[in-house]
Amino acid sequence: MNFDKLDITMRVFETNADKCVLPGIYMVARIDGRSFSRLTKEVCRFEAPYDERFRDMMVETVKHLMQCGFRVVFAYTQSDEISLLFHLDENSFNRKLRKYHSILAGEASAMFTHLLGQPAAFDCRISQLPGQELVVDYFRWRMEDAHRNCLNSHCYWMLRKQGTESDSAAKRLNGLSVAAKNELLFQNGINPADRFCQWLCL
Ligand SMILES: Nc1nc2c(ncn2[C@@H]2O[C@H](COP(=O)(O)OP(=O)(O)OP(=O)(O)O)[C@@H](O)[C@H]2O)c(=O)[nH]1
Ligand SMILES: [Mg+2]
Repeated sequence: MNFDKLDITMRVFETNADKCVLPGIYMVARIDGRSFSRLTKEVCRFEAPYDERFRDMMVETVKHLMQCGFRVVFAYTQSDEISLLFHLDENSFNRKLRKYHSILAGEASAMFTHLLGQPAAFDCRISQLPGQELVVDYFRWRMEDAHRNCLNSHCYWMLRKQGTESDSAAKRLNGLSVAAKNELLFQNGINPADRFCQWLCL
């Protein structure tokens, strides 16, 4: 078989499962650190619950993703995840999903590894959202997730730093309302509004 024939024959196996996002559908990518629980706690021993150096590296990674060749119009990062909203007319690679998944995970992994000085990897998934309301709901969902996690982990680590054992700290927070957790932080001199969320817009 000559090369041209071999090329045509083999490409079918590579591209058979290719899917493209339909025109008129909003794409939002979520890029998430792989096994960052281990990376943040065991490998790098970052400050808990939130580490400024880690936050700054995530923000630099977001900036890189916003400038790596796609039409990103909005980005949001919390914890080890980054969400990117693409322009409705984004059309790179004919909107082929595997290209977005692989390139965004690769670009994030490369940038974060470069900043950290040791290997770190990200995965990537794309939500396909058929309307602006769902785009708003997507970001409300991630922000609410961030808010709940922040509140809980600030309370947990505040108790731990005051000498409470891990089991007792978890038990004390179990079943506490959001208002009660906020009050617990306020009583200990922490204003949750000062601590939460990173935003970047273009
Ligand atoms: N110490 C510390 N940990 C952080 C910080 N930001 C995020 N993390 C941790 O990063 C982890 C992110 O959670 P997940 O994405 O659910 O867990 P994961 O281990 O990355 O698992 P996979 O995403 O499924 O691979 C949690 O354990 C967080 O506590 C930080 O600023 N400091
Ligand atoms: Mg993760």
